[in-house]
Amino acid sequence: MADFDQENNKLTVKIVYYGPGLSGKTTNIMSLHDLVANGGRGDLMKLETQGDRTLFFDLLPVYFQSANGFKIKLKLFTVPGQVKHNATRKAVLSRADAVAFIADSQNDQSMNNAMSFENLEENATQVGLDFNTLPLVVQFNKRDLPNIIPEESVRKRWEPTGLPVFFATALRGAGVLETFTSLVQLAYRQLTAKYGLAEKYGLSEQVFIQHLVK
Ligand SMILES: Nc1nc2c(ncn2[C@@H]2O[C@H](COP(=O)(O)OP(=O)(O)OP(=O)(O)O)[C@@H](O)[C@H]2O)c(=O)[nH]1
Ligand SMILES: [Mg+2]
Repeated sequence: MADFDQENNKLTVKIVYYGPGLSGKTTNIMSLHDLVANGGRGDLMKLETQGDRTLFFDLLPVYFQSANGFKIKLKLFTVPGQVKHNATRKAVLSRADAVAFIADSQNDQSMNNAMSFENLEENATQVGLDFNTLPLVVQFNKRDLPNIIPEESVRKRWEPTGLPVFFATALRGAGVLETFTSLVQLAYRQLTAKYGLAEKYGLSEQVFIQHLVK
């Protein structure tokens, strides 16, 4: 749940990058580190890694201030995708305002993607998030590789969920900002319905998004 400090006009939003091991969650926020800004961003914190693998989580803070002094901080987390780190995954997911599900496009990863998505639903429910209203977008990463699921098949498979689907090559920063922007947009809509960001604070969706992109 977003932390809204009304006295100081400060809103903190938690965004979580979820998905199977090696799908590119850490790579997504590494790319975002270079792509977002204007208002500012902090350093990318990688907590405990072993080679490539996230053992605990990564955190990238992104913040901006609107013209009328309203402060927004987005905390971007990645979970460790490896199956064995489920307890940590659940802890990181807790109180999330929005989730980007990063899938690996390679054909042989379909099962891992499906299992991880089920795991997301299960953990979300366990930490008290409403999976049906949770702002959620899906990204199929690693489009640069051979032996990937065709876009058409991905779209057909995900269409019934109604979730926005993006295709990315996070290693080169492609599709990363689109995924993030769409997620922030969904998060904004839910938060403004709850807190009246637009009416009470003059913080429109356009301003919110615009501050994030270079
Ligand atoms: N070819 C290719 N490789 C990628 C892409 N994105 C990430 N990778 C590579 O995939 C590997 C895993 O990426 P990470 O971002 O560490 O994956 P992760 O999802 O954070 O993995 P865990 O921390 O174990 O959950 C790294 O070697 C990345 O360089 C991509 O778009 N294309
Ligand atoms: Mg990682």
